[in-house]
Amino acid sequence: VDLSTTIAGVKLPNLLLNASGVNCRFENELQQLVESKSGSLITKSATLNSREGNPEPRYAPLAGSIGSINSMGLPNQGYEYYLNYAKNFDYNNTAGKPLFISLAGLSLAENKTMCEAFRDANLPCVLEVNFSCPNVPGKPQVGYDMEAMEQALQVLDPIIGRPFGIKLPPYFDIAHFDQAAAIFNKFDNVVFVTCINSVGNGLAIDLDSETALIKPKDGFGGLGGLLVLPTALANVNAFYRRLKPGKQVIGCGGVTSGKEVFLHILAGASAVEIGTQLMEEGTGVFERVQKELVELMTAKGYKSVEEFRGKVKTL
Ligand code: RRO
Repeated sequence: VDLSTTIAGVKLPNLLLNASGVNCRFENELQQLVESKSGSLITKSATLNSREGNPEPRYAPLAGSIGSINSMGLPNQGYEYYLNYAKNFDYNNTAGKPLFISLAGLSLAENKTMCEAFRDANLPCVLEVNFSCPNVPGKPQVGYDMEAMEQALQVLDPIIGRPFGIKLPPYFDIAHFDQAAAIFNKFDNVVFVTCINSVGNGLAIDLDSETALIKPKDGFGGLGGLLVLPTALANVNAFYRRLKPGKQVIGCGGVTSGKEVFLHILAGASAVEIGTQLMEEGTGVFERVQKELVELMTAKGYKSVEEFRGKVKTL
């Protein structure tokens, strides 16, 4: 069974990787991903300057293993740390894993500076520009402002000057799928979108203590895990149906086992990121999920993901 895939012209030995934000802020965490059975790895979204992020507790799993809530607030080491990591990365590593770099500037000017620095370094890593952080007070998500998103791409696309991707928030209206896809279809270098970032600004409350689970923003935070799976699948499929040929979708959201990876591929995903489950289980998740996916494909008689990618049936 072949689980390999190609994203932005770069080959991944298997289609699984971490969701940006999980286990990827520090070099030792990134090294764990290198040593895991993931097919690739992506760094924590970077800003121009390093950030401590919001006060703790800022991540909590939800009761019943239905998902998680977070308001991390973009804790990261600053883009130069990840640029340096990318410069020293062994692109010929034995596992053949490519490196993705996530950028989440707090302004267009920040994104511009970071993209210029990565362009000048001319490295074989792939950029995923995050337009969907829900957790920085006073900074609305660019992905929910269609005009701002198009303006940002008009500036960043020519700077990056080669294939890259965008991390999107979940959309909940067909008109928004149409508008967002029409924008991405104008930019030839935008070759993938990653759907979805966390479902922004949920509120999880503990019944016994009658208290919010996380401290920042009066307990409001982004939701991930199994409870967002149908929203993630809808966004993957909506963009799979709308994007021009040559553009791909990376699925993210609700993956706990090989079963949900299979569903993401059926919806149209070319690669699949794991967030909450990686946070809860650690990097062993990649070996387990891969094994489950291979077993499921074998039982169904599929030998490669191309045989069923995007082939979800409708009634
Ligand atoms: O750091 C965060 O709070 C965070 C980010 Br940048 C993001 O894109 N998505 C998320 O759920 N949390």
